[in-house]
Amino acid sequence: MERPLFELPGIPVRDRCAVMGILNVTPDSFSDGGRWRDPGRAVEHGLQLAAMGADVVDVGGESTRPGACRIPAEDELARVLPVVRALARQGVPVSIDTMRARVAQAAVDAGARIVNDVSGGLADRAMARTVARSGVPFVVMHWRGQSRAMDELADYDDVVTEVVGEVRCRMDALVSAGMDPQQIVVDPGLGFAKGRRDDWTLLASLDAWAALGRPLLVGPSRKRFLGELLSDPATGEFRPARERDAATAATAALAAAQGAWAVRVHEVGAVADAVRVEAALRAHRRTSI
Ligand code: PMM
Repeated sequence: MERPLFELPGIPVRDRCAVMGILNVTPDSFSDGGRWRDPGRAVEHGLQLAAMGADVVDVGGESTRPGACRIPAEDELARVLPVVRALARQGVPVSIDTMRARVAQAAVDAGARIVNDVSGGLADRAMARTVARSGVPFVVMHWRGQSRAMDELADYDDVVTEVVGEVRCRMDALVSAGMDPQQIVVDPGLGFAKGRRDDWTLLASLDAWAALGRPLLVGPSRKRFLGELLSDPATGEFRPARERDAATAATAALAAAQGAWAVRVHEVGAVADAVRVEAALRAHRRTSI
């Protein structure tokens, strides 16, 4: 599939799929909870992600794993702001993973260049106007409800059509609230109100997102559908989250081949290589026989 070149303010244009490195400054994220809780270690890890090839580092202070409960805004701010500020000062392009307008605004003031909202602006009514005013790119992920109960919302007749359609509705609402369509990045929200079959079906049909005309971010990293695929054949136990990185890299290359603008991953090194392989292959494809 041809790769359209999208220009997003503050983000370098690449002829390959971009890599967004995950930096969860949380005690309880599903695969790296607690590891980067100390701000000094978090900043060090963010710099490592950039050195390994992350084009953007996505800083999050609130876990969205299935079943997770919300935390107070003050706690979220205290977790993310020192890390965003320190990374931005050192020239790392940072995105802020938050559902709160207040956190998004404070992070942008501290140097964040992208707002990544897993709720696509649904969790906080002030988000659309806040991001519209700031002018930074905004990730509109497909979302049907808070993590606490999202698994119960995974009910689809035609998951691809419904998920793309629901994101299109969000885009329309955001534009009505004042957002420039050029700010919008879309994301299918793998694992969010999705059954495992839904995740696979969405991943197999990423070309459907081209109809929205906006850059596509995909977040497969270490998610349940990969754990299930790689289950222990003897016990049926899911492969542990930290042992899903090779499968994540394969998934990233396949998403890139379907035109994804960026992939959001924990283990950046292998994925940075994988998206370069995909780009090289595309560059060498024969255009006529
Ligand atoms: N997944 C998680 C968190 N934030 N943001 C976007 N845009 N897309 C995702 O798929 C996504 C996200 C959950 O994964 P994590 O807990 O490992 O960060």
